[in-house]
Amino acid sequence: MVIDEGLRQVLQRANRVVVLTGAGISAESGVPTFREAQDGLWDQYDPEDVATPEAFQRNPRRVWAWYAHRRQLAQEVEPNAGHWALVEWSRALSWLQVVTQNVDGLHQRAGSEHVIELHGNIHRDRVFDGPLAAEVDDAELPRCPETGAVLRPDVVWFGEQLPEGAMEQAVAAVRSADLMLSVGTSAVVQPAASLPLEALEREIPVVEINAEPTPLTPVASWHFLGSAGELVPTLVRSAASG
Ligand code: BJW
Repeated sequence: MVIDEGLRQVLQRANRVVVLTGAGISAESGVPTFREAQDGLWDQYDPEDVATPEAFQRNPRRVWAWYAHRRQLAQEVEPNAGHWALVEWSRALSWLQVVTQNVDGLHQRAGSEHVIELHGNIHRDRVFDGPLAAEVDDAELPRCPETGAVLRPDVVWFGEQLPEGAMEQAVAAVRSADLMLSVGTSAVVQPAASLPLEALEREIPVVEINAEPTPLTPVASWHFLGSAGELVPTLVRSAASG
């Protein structure tokens, strides 16, 4: 990773940093990403079958089986050097806000205190507020112990709104930052993908770290192709030196 003089200065002067993260930051912990050609979840599963409210209406058992498996995996893995480097950096800065699309809770387990979860958290349940298809056998589905309502994972599926206030908080954080990082995201899912563009429109520099080029790459202020577990700690060390 070659950090030029311009970036070194931006890093050393930054006091308020927003970091948008995606599945790539958890990849080195052993959590699968979504859109990679091999091993990506969307290579093995059709999002229309597992990650929409309609999929749950049609076949809640299949959706639950998928999330139960991913929930267990997320419990078994550990945060990695990328997550930890952000915690270390947050201690050296006046303010560092993590905005994550990930549902695995690894930023919090690493020790990040300020985390906005745009797509919910796989470890929580909430009530499914739509009807199930008439032919669905709803016996043995997880239910609210108090009301008996059918539960679903507390994540954001395609076509659903983000948690109330999450995007507003994220936009406010971006607007008040003096530096933004985009780490391990394919930068295609909206509205999260609009956040680095919001920063750039306000002339807030954006550094992208990702294993492969994304739609953000050509417009980012600096981009680095490679692993988050290696490059995030290197960037943080460079910010601290000087
Ligand atoms: C590494 C690495 C390493 C690997 N180091 N890097 C057309 C245009 C625009 C928008 C739309 C459209 N059609 C539909 C939409 C809307 C849709 C959308 O954006 N779709 C696009 C795909 C086109 N968005 C929505 O539906 C959102 N809601 C919405 O818009 O609501 C509007 C509304 C208004 C009013 C009423 C109602 C609604 C909701 C989006 C929800 C996304 N949900 C998921 C599942 C969450 C739950 C779960 O986990 O199961 O969120 S989908 C999936 O994608 C997941 C992720 O958070 C999200 C983003 O993926 P991410 O994190 O970027 O992962 P990958 O795999 O894509 O990329 C990983 C990257 O890491 C890769 O590039 C690797 O190279 C890299 N990498 N190893 C560094 N070690």
